Amino acid sequence: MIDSFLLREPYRVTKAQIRFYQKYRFIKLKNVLSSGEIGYYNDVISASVDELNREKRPMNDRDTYSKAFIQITNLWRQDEQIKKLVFSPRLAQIAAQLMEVSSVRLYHDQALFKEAGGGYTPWHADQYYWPLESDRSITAWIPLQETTLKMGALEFSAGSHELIDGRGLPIGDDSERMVNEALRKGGFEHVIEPFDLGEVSFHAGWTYHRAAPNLTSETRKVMCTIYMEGNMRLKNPENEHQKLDWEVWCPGSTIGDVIKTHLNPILFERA
Ligand SMILES: O=C(O)CCC(=O)C(=O)O
Repeated sequence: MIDSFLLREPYRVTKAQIRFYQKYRFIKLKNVLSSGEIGYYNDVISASVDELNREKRPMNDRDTYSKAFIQITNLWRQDEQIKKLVFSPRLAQIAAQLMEVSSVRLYHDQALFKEAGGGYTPWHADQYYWPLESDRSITAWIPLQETTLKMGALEFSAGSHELIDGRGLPIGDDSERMVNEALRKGGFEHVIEPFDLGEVSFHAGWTYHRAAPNLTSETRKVMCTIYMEGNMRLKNPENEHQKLDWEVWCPGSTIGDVIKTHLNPILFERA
């Protein structure tokens, strides 16, 4: 049962927070969701992930990517309650305000569950995987519990969207090593902080981020919604991942045109 309905109300994003996001291309915002909402969505999303997860291999038999998390995508299509979270104007408006755009669309959602004993998430930038023309994309990373450093809280490299080296690397041991070195040489600040209950982070498509292994006995449960500016156009895919993303997340869209398939509804538009 939800004890309060923060999702129904707008969140006040300050000018200073927008400036921070524009400069560093990530931000952590407190009290975005109430403890009741978190508890509720923890139950609903966990049930969906349990039902849909096909990863049964022991940790030792998996590669680095599969050790990092169980990934279940577009849960909004599975469950009406999850759709309310993914489509919530509160979160979409934050995304639009931080990116300084007048509207945002859904790119897709995903649950990322780092199991007890799960491995690290290597340094990477998400937009390597996305056939999106502009850099106006953003992920809301929504922890479904208080998230300590030992569970693998998301870490950011502040301002690293400016680093071009490493943009061609998929998630893996090479990206962890090579991006880490490039970020260190570039002098970017590495931000490692736990997440309070109800705290949500937002990071841009080209911002480098990673997470430590989950050293606890509890699964680190996170839901993500990925937004793009309302006028985002499809670019000619630059790798196989981008081709696949085109087929899966915006099927039928045309290169050079605004992406507006049935899977990419507008979730917020400034009046
Ligand atoms: O949750 C994680 O460990 C990684 C999250 C991530 O890479 C993302 O949300 O883009």
